[in-house]
Amino acid sequence: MKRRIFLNAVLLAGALPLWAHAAKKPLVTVYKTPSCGCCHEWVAHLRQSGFEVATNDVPDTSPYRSRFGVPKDLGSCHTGVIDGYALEGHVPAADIRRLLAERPRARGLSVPGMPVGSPGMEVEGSRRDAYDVVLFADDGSRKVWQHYPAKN
Ligand SMILES: [Cu+2]
Repeated sequence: MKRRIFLNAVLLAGALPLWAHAAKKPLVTVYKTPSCGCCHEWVAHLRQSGFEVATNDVPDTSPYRSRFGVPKDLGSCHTGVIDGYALEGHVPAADIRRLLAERPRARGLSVPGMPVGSPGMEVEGSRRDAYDVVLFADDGSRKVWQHYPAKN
């Protein structure tokens, strides 16, 4: 009997943070062109990874890059925002989670271009081009947030 009460308490303690978490999924707002297939795939990747995503189809994403402070040379096919941070291109969900956990002083994260094998840019098999997730700030500083090596 005692053991059972203890177990219930453990289960309850474990479950509470989960409920709290489920109630507050992080929201990503995405601007993309309507015909962008890889944008759609990236949105699916975020949703599968537990993010709430609101998509906006726009004729051109470049005004959103300027609006959210993404430098031109870090541009990709879609622009998102989460909690005041810009997300440009095929940024992996794990790197966004780390961004929200560590909250660096920065404008956002970018995966410039559209590297093969980044989330939403998968091709046949598991081939991946090497790519960097770049953390960029308003003062022009940049650093590699995460490097993904090439895979065959
Ligand atoms: Cu793309």
